[in-house]
Amino acid sequence: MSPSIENQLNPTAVTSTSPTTFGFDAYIDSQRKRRRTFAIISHPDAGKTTLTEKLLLYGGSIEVAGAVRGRKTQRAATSDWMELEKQRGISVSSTVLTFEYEGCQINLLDTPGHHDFSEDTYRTLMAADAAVMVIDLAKGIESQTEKLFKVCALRKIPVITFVNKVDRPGRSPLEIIAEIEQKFKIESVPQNWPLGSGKEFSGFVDLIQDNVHLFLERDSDRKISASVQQWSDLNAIEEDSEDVIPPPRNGLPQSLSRKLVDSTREEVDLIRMAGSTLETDRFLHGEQTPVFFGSALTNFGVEHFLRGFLDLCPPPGDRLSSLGTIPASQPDFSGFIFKIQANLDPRHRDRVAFLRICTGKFERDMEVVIARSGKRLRIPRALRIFGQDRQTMDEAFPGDIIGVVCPGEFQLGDTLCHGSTLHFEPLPQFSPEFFAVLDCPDTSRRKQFDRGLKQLVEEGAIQVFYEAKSMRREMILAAVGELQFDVVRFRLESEYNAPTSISWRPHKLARWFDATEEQKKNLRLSYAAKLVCDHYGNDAILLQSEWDDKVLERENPNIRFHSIRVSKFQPSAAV
Ligand SMILES: Nc1nc2c(ncn2[C@@H]2O[C@H](COP(=O)(O)OP(=O)(O)OP(=O)(O)O)[C@@H](O)[C@H]2O)c(=O)[nH]1
Ligand SMILES: [Mg+2]
Repeated sequence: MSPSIENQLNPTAVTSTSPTTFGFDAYIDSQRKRRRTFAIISHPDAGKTTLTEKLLLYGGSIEVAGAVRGRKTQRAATSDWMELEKQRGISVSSTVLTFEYEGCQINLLDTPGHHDFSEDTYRTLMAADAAVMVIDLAKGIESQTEKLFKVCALRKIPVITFVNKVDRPGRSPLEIIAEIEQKFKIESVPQNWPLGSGKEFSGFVDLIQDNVHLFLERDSDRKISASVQQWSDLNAIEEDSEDVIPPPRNGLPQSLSRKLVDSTREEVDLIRMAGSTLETDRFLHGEQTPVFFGSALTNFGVEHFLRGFLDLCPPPGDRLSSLGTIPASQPDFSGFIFKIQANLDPRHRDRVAFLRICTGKFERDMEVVIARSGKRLRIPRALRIFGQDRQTMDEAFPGDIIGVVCPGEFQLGDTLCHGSTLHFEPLPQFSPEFFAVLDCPDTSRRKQFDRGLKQLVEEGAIQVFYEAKSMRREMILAAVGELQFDVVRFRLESEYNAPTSISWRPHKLARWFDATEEQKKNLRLSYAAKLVCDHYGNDAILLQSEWDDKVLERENPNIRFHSIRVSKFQPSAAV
């Protein structure tokens, strides 16, 4: 680990708390420093899952990476475990994968790129200390990447960029660098530079060491080796000639041409003239992004990226809580739930809450408090989740993501802690864009349908609203994207054996608000608006268009309406 990083605060931290408030545990601290917890984000299809798999390959966790869109006979990607993901070849849910590399424990969160599952991705980002943003060289920055980058910027988490698919013809790397700067208002600092792209892609220049890595083979499934050369070694390459038999050149690939070497050199000189160097502090505060080029599919540049990434990615740091900024290496355990998933493994019909440990040490059989309800609970075992697989773990440290078999007590965003009760920042809720009511036409499956739907709502797979003024508490389901409904219906049918019918509602957005009973009584609503409350009992209004939203604000000037619901810290029960 680079010593400069070791001394940096995590960017999610605000200011450090006086050392008298919290204790310090040297063992926990040494474990914390070994951890790197990050999420991979991008527009669909940029190659997140492929990159994830290749990182695992280098970490020694899997032998052969399975092609994501491979033929039926090939293994599906380790991280795309859900049946629907396998069928469609897309990720619909984020996945945790943990591996060791050069003394570090890496906790990697592979996220779905599809807009329809962005809620899951936003929540997953809350659990990450850094993000890897994957950009397709041919497509540049796409809309979903832009939205996700904004969430990272809001949280001020550091972003490392991986420009992928350099093995395919694409845009010029200089153009990509300029686009990142212009769209994200962030300084991009290339760490390597590709030697050609498409069929010509034959290596990269390490801009830090100022040497050239040439790929020796093009085997895509396994780790590939590269020979490291100095610039002067490339002088052996003669001017491109029409000679049928090229002259021998000291172990350099025959495909490498003088023209390519010269044009790359020119680009590298241009980059150096621009003169941007990475400053740890600016990177950690989201003002600079280091940029790596490579190809996840062919493994080119993946290991170099992994090493560079480990040097840059900060270990878990201090976190903001209702008790102020809390140091990760204090002895008392605390963490929060950012995801709940039922039937993670069809063999174990249970629910698993994914908990990000923020401070202290988790031990098997530990008694914790659910900060929201004040309820005490013994956790007999925690699971180390690896895609679909699970293993029991005896202890876990800051930065780790553990699976806790969920006895039905947990809600998304819950803080669990040992010692002083505290709350971490609540998870935000995003305005849905699709609303519908699901029904189970087969009355004999009604019980399974109700149970399945309840679990899926608690997992956060879908939002739910109840009509406020009606006696019949109709459950209006709501999602950011239509595909979320497909997933819920698919899972109700495959996991609960409860086929459903769907009837769409005309609403297109939700607005949350805080108001007194008096204000609520006097709300002026248009015919199309519907007063509801959400799963947590928060008041909201469903609307059919942006126009309705404008009318709502105009008619109720004393109330503030929100498209993202971010709850305030609740006062801590005990200090
Ligand atoms: N040529 C080439 N293809 C790649 C590369 N990386 C990924 N792909 C292909 O791009 C497609 C999408 O890759 P995924 O890894 O599933 O993309 P993703 O970002 O995880 O997609 P979502 O999870 O659906 O958001 C697959 O067909 C991959 O084989 C690369 O470096 N080069
Ligand atoms: Mg994926």
